[in-house]
Amino acid sequence: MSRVFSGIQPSGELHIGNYLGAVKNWVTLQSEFECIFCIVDLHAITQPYEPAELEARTLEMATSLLAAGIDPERSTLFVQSHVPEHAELAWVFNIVAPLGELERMTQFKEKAARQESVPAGLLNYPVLQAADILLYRAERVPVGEDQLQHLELAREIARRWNARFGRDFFPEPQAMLSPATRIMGLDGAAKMSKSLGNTIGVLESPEAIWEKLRPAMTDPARKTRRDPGNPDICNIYRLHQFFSAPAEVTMVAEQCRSAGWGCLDCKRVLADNMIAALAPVRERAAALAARPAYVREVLAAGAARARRIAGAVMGEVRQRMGFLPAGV
Ligand code: AQP
Repeated sequence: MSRVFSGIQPSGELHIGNYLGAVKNWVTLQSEFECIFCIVDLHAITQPYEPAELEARTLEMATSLLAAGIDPERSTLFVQSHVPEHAELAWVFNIVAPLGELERMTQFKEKAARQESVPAGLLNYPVLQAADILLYRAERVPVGEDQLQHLELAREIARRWNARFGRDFFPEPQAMLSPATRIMGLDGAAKMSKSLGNTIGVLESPEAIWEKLRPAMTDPARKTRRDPGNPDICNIYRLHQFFSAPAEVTMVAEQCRSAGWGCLDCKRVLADNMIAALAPVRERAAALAARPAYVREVLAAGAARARRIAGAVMGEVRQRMGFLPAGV
């Protein structure tokens, strides 16, 4: 069975962009692949964050992932900082990672522009990501479109390390895209992102979902209810494609083009479908939130499993790179 690796930052709540772009795909892949899923807290600290909140956010992300359908009997779910080899391999990869390409990464440029003082960790974020994947010699990586550039760099790092230290030791990991490659934020201006506050959380209450959808951006040409719209440029229509039945999606498009429905009518239908689709996840999350000890046990078992693989791979890396073995 070929191995799949993917990660998610505990930098905020699990939102429908993460869910549709990545996590829903992870759940399906569990039946076909050996899956390793990681809550990447070392990545999350590359952006401004509150130390007092990180622990709770990490536990909350684990709870959300389990509620979304990650099955610890079939997949390995763990926290990145519980396996120190991630940081060690990232350091090693720093010697083959091309600085020019790191500086050209879109995510680096966007996130750096939002910070007054740019930490080196933000620049090296994709190096750590390459280490995450290659530490498990994973061949496939289910991600959203925003991560394709980072994955290309991971392949470049694997090629450069292999060329210098060990032919074909690391596979070149391939992306697995879900149909929801890039979900836009509710403002319609940027991709939905935890750090931009333009999200709908997977665990949000029905009232909160409606309150967020109500003012969300639609086709700007629909200034009044009587103006016909173009569903192809409307973010709400795109969300319908993931939450509504095909016949309803067709009807939404027709009602938009003919101005039969106003945007609010269209949003109400979307809200109802979204609330219904996410209800089982919310219910499971509420049950799991009452059992934090169980969630910690899952993470501990996952970390133990991950460490076994990571330890063996890192041992081989150290040997190939010529480090003096520890001990006598
Ligand atoms: N808007 C999106 N549409 C589709 N997929 C998305 N992903 C994220 N946003 C969207 C995918 O979700 C997975 C986990 O993402 P992440 O937490 O590791 O990092 P990110 O891409 O940086 O996510 P955010 O929400 O934008 O977090 P912040 O704001 O903290 O940086 C990835 O597979 C990603 O592709």
